[in-house]
Amino acid sequence: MLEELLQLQETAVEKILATKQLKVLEELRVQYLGRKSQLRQIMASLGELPADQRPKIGQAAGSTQNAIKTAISNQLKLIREVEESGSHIDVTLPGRVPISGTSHPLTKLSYELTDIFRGMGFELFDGPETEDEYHNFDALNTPQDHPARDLHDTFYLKDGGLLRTHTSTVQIRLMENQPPPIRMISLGRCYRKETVDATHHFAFHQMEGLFVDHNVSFADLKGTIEAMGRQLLGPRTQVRFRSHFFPFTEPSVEYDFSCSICSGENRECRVCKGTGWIEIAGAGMVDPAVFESVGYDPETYTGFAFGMGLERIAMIRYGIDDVRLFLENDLRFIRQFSKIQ
Ligand code: 2U9
Repeated sequence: MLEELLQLQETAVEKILATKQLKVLEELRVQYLGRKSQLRQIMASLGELPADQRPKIGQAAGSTQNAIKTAISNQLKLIREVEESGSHIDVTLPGRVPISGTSHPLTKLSYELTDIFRGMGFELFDGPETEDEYHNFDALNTPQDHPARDLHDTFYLKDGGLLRTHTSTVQIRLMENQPPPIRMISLGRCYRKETVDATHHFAFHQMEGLFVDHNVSFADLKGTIEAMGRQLLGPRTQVRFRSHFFPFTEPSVEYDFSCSICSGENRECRVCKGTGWIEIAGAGMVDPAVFESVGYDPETYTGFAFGMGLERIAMIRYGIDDVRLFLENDLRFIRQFSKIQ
């Protein structure tokens, strides 16, 4: 019986000191001191014990009862103090830094590029990622036998549609519904059948632009690309045009920006490999055949167009060497950009 009383006292006090809520404390008081409690039954059964054991068990039952009562009143005082002090948090403890989200680096870059072109009066337009062959190829002077059209380059859908391979489709849809002047940019995800590796992915992001009006010249194109380069990579950024070919522009160029990392002074430059130039993408004067496909008179209107891959620019800017990082949602990668405006 003494052992039982000691065990009872130990368990009761332990539970009482562990509780932080008044309600639970009251439940424990009833459980251990209440009429139906084990202790009360022992006390009630004292009369049945042999006379020589009664004083000792009686005295032990009394001190168990006091120990439990004392523990309850101490815990009551403590819980009240904590409640009155309103916060049982140690206010000297450093606060938990709320985990704030951040924009994906490609989103940050697309916001920045959009602001740059809005600053030059370009308006952002969107369009569907699933397209048809006409808007993705035919209207862009890309003939049936053009390699870009064949199966291993383009994701064709069962309904005969396809996943757009560039955002040029948005420009075509706009020109079908709006006469010149046109000053627009489009940006978004595009798809090409690429073997995924550190520099290629089947899903990638582009920004393209189109400017159509009377007497739009190649100089307007160069001026626009230069203005973008300076705002994107710094005021001393130079632009270099190299002749190229696209089915939807004539003449066509690829354009490079002067290396913002080494300004051509570092032979081992990780970005320009010491050439001093960073290849960005392409541009050109809109091919008259494209205007014909949307009903614009190529004798009245001229225009320039340009494109750029967002992953490429982000990799140059943030020193990222693997394009797969952009789409793998690894928070360790993404969180690095929380501090970047
Ligand atoms: C219309 C007329 C012309 C859009 C253009 C490029 C050059 C270009 C690249 C961006 C990244 C391809 O994936 S990429 O490497 N694009 O270099 N895009 S001219 O020309 C157009 C578009 C629409 C109606």
